[in-house]
Amino acid sequence: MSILLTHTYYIYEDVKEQSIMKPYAPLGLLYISAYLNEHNIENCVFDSTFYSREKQLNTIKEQQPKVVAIYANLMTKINVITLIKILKSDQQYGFPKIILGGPDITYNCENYLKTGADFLIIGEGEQTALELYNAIMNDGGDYKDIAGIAYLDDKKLIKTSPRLKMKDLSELPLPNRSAIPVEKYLQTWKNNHGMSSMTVSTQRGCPYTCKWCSTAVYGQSYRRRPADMVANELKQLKATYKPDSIWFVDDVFTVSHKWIKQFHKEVIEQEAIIPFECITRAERLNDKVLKLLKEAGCYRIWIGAESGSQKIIDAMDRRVDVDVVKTAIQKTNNLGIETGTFIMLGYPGEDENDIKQTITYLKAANPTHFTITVAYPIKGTSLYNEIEDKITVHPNWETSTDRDIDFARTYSRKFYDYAVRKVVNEVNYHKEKQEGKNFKKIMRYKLKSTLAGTLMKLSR
Ligand code: B12
Ligand code: SF4
Repeated sequence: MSILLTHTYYIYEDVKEQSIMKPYAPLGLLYISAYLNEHNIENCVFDSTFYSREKQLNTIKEQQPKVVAIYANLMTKINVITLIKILKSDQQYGFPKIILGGPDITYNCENYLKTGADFLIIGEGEQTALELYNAIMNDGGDYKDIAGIAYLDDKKLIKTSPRLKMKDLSELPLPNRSAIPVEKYLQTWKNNHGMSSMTVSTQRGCPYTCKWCSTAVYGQSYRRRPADMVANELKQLKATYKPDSIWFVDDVFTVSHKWIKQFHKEVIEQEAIIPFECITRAERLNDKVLKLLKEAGCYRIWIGAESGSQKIIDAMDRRVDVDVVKTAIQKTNNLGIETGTFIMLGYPGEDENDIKQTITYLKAANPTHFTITVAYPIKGTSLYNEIEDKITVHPNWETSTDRDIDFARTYSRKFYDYAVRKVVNEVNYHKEKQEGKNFKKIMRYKLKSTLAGTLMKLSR
């Protein structure tokens, strides 16, 4: 074997995910694998999700690949570093060349290279991986002519010119799902939720500029696969894996209404409808689009607002009106499509009044689901640049993630943990009260909400 593609997410060590159990396949690696296959480069994917590092290392030991290419994101980074160090120090693995790719690479080049990686692929990986692999196998070549990579030359960081973004996504082969145990994903879903789900990507890039969002891979762009090809992929998934649901991992699914219209037509004509969920922006939804989505199989739409306070939404450069988000969620609910929204607390400048507005917004919008995170700065984002000089906790890069970075906020870090509890319990209290069925539950939520409010005051 010449190249082994892998990642370092091991579900068995993710305690949080073990209570959620909604794993998805590593789509980026499968795209790279398919592209290499198309160019007759023999490759294998070691999908670590259901396995251990030991099994991964044993596979590398047995196969002795010349190149090991690893996906790195913000959370898997620490495991990536561990794997690199083992491969670089133990001769039984044959000292393969190590290539890294994925979203965490772009703004951490020097750090990753200093841990022992030989090459980094910055941004979209398909064409760069092919060129770099060929150069390595031809023993050197001139790496500086390969766009989109970084490496060290005599300890000096070399970054080649940026790789031009692939314009025509119809050139991409379908992700090589046959390289991984898809049935393990489907079975895990079925065992835990009675239904299965898979991911599909139709879009690369996002034209918006929300300050906390990482655009490290696809940049501020918008490219789309032709709708007929997407429908055809759904048809193939239906025939091969029979998933009960699809999650479109696109940033703003309804950004182009023209594309949605074509997609609607194609899935109906090709009999390719699979119930799906997607993420979008409120102002890219209207009655007509909602109707098309519903007819095409959409059962859940995630509509981001991030805050119920217009002041904070504007500070995030989210470019949306909170009332437009509220109305979009309500309209979607009324159509019988589930809704979800994301909330971020602890954004710079947010005060208690803004958190109150978020609770009021959530109660009024009444999304079926909502998730809350305490804002953290991802390297390379405008948010990171803005708070860089206010960083209070700057942990060791190798043993921490960007989630561990903290900065001076309006209140203490503890305050926001209580604020998350306050929002969740207060909104659930409101929901339960509306239904008026379970008095015990109503009281429990109210009690928890009051307690969280008291703790917020104490920790302010
Ligand atoms: C789906 C998804 C998830 C799923 C992941 C499921 C799965 N197994 O894939 C779930 C919900 C679990 C998830 C969780 C998280 N996610 Co997420 N997620 C996404 C999302 C929406 C799509 C990813 C995707 O499939 N894209 C399509 C594929 C084809 O693109 P790709 O993976 O980037 O691959 C390309 C390149 O990166 C490169 N490449 C990829 N792998 C490799 C490997 C090699 C060897 C090479 C050379 C190249 C290469 O080539 C590929 C093709 O061009 C992205 C946003 C986005 N639009 O990409 C965020 C994103 C990746 N997630 C992000 C974050 C922050 C998280 C969390 C940390 C959130 C949290 N607070 O917990 C967690 C981390 C979970 C974990 N344990 O790793 C950030 C990453 C930022 C960073 N610097 O790492 C992103 C970019 C969102 C954002 N805009 O901020 N996520
Ligand atoms: S949050 Fe969504 S809309 Fe905003 S930049 Fe990121 S992907 Fe685009």
